[in-house]
Amino acid sequence: STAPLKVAVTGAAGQIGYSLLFRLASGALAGDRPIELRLLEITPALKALEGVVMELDDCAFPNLAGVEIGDDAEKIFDGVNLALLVGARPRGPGMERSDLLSANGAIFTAQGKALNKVAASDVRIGVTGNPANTNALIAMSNAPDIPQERFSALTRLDHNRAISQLAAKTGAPVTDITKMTIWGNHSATQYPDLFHAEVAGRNAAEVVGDQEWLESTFIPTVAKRGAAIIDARGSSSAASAASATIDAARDWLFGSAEGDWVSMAVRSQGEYGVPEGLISSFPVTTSGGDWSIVEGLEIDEFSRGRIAASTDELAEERAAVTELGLI
Ligand code: NAX
Repeated sequence: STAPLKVAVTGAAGQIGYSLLFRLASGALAGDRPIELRLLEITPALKALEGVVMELDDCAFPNLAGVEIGDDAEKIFDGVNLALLVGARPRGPGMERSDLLSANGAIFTAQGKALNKVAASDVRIGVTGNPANTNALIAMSNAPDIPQERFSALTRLDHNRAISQLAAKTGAPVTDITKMTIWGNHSATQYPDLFHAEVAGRNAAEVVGDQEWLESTFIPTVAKRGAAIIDARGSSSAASAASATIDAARDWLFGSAEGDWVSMAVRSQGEYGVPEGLISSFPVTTSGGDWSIVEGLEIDEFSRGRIAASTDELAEERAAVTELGLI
């Protein structure tokens, strides 16, 4: 189809936005298909966003069919096919966890309601803003007319980080690494799983052959990579987060690679013992705009414990936002 794909991005004047918009506009998501950008910001950030739009204009991207900006979610989300919810409230000094959940709850309840009202009937919604899984749960719960499988939270950055670490360890190119899985929450409790991953078709845990490295180096390096980037760069991951946001959306809309799978945080129906209704990361294949969880993987004792630790944390977050009346 040649109708422009309407893509909303929230938090568009932020750091991730500054990488994301230019890649969306240059074809990284939809190739030659024209794309229309709908950019949502809070009122004080609109002037900065106007500057970003000036730069988008100055790129003269051939497939950028239009850009609209604003601070009213119902206007910006009108008719969108894809909504990338990046903007969120960061944890400020002296802010308690419950303050953070309330501040983000206000954002994601309002955006869920607005999407429910005005998005296109085929809309897909990807949440990057943290706490991503629980923000997605809040938006989903406030959009009763949108099928629940249209919501997902981003664990693709963690997935890509895990691929990169495994490639470096084994000397294999990243293209040889398949069937990586991130389980659970996009947080330090996430579980990157090497027992089902493959290096050039061979089981990754066997290729590595070093449980000590897996437990004491690989898992914490992937899970704490965000903090390591902040230490080194002085600000949080932005270009890599934008790249992963596009990878996730592209595979969701246009399909994951044959013989491989990707990680997405999606609503659980109890698969692998993950409590029903949580937005938790799973191995998924995607096709025709739909995802399905890869079933039938054997999960050993070690992996079961790691998955449970992360999904327990998600259940606590759900209990907290339920308590706050957000879902
Ligand atoms: P920035 O603080 O640079 O940008 C966030 C932007 O969101 C700001 O411009 C702000 O004005 C806007 N915003 C706030 N409330 C809004 C609302 N109600 N509607 C629209 N816009 C709103 O943060 P940035 O570095 O871009 O990160 C954005 C989010 O991504 C953060 O929550 C961050 O924690 C999260 N991340 C998620 C990752 C993931 O893998 N899931 C990794 C990277 C990143 O840490």
